[in-house]
Amino acid sequence: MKTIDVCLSPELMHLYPVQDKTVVVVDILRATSCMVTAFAHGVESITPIANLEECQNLKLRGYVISGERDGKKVEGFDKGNSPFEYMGEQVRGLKIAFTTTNGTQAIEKSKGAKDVIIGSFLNLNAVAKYLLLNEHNVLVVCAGWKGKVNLEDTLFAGALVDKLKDYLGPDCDAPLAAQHLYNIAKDDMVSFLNASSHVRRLNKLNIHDDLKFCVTPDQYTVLPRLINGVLQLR
Ligand code: 3SL
Repeated sequence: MKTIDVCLSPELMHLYPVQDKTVVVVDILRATSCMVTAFAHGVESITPIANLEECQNLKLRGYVISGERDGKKVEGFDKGNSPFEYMGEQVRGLKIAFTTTNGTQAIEKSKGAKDVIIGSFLNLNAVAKYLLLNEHNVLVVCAGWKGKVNLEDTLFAGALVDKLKDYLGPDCDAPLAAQHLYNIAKDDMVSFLNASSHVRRLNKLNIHDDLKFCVTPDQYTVLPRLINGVLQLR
């Protein structure tokens, strides 16, 4: 039986060899939810970048530059980090360079993996289907917040473990813990997450609609994959 493991923070990545694994990077609030939304609305590619200046420089090469620091759109950037900014005809065909506080850092740290895909509740089924058909063991990398564990990414990991429980066995206790948490929260994830650190952070920034959208399963069927450092649909 193939295995599934969960790395609850990118700071723990040194404990998880990834070279023979499919890594699912998740940052529910909000980086990977934005990426999935953007692809569902027709963007051509997203280049995830850990460093802010490096992302800024890509503007000169024709990229739309997007992202946030501490939840706020970066000054001078074209777009911030709300999924609602990545909808509609105006995003079709764009090449986006994207940098965020945690999500793009987690992608950077996953680059040695056999395969890297982008997960969110919005494309949960597409992720699960891909993992079933793929021959590699799986590691879910939760982006967390500045090295600390967060609830929303853990819930996504739990949802995936739960969905795949008949086909992929847990590799340690983190997948089991995530699955238990998801089963407690699944009927009302919005309320469950209300007290969470990042929801409180977003509330201070007056960002309320994003949470509800980002925990809605299966809005899209797209599956972004990292190919030569660039996220694409292939
Ligand atoms: O850290 C990240 O990658 C972001 O998704 C954080 S925020 O939701 O924009 O604050």
